[in-house]
Amino acid sequence: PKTYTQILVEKRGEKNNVGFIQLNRRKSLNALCEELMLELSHALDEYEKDKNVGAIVITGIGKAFAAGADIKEMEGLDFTKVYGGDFLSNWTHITKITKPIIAAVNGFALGGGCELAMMCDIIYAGEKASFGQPEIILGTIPGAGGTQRLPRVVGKSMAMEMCLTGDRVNAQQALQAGLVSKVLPDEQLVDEAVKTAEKIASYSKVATSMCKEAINTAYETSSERMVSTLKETFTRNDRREGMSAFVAKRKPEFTDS
Ligand code: CO8
Repeated sequence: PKTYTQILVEKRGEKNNVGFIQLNRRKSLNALCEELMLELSHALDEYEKDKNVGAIVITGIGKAFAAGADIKEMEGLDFTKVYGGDFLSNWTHITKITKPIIAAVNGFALGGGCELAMMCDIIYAGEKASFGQPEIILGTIPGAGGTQRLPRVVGKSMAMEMCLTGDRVNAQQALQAGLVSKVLPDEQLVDEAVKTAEKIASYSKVATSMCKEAINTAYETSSERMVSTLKETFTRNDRREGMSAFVAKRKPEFTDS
């Protein structure tokens, strides 16, 4: 078996039929660096192939589910690199997994972290969970579902407000908006997610995959435009300024260019 450095994986549930993945970059609040996304894709593929696994749970270590894409990794990128390279290529892999996936959001789910949760099929929130799309503060825009999946789930006004202000919503607000289906005490979050995953795993895998596909047919639409607009923000000075300011821990000075 492959050894991972950015995630922890183990099978859970009485019948060992739940694939469990914990994002494990505590110091950077589980920022989704390239390597983490590669490992996540790999682990998901392994669970997809594993005949005993019927559902998957993803959670984060520490106080974050994931605080977004890794800003330190993106800071130096320019348009040529994000357009020509394989930037974002791992990001939608999770949507190709046919087994049901539950996100157990234990803390910050921001930017790409919120989008990762939304790529899962069910979201449970711990009481300390918060959700946000703060890309605008960095001079860029959500590029992995924040402008597509979020409005479809929470409605246009709330999605616009979250994406245009960068403000976070808490677990209760997320529940009210339909972004999550349950809010649980923090210490019960993962166990409850695993229990639900066990229940799903007890059914026919053919039926659960078809059910997931049927619901997603209504929910997923083409995301090509969204990704290319995100990439376009990398042609602008303000995107570089926003990310440099975050890394230098200072306020950004945008020049609207
Ligand atoms: N990337 C890299 N490092 C991060 C990130 C991140 N997204 N978030 C936090 N960190 C690091 C901090 O730099 C800090 O590192 P260090 O200890 O070396 O200074 C450490 O994690 C702890 O963070 P803080 O000290 O800031 O912790 P606080 O509790 O004070 O604040 C916050 C927590 C509010 C979550 C704060 O860290 C924050 O605002 N983080 C940034 C959130 C953000 O802007 N996320 C969006 C990123 S952009 C994005 O996701 C675009 C997705 C596009 C699709 C995918 C493209 C690849």
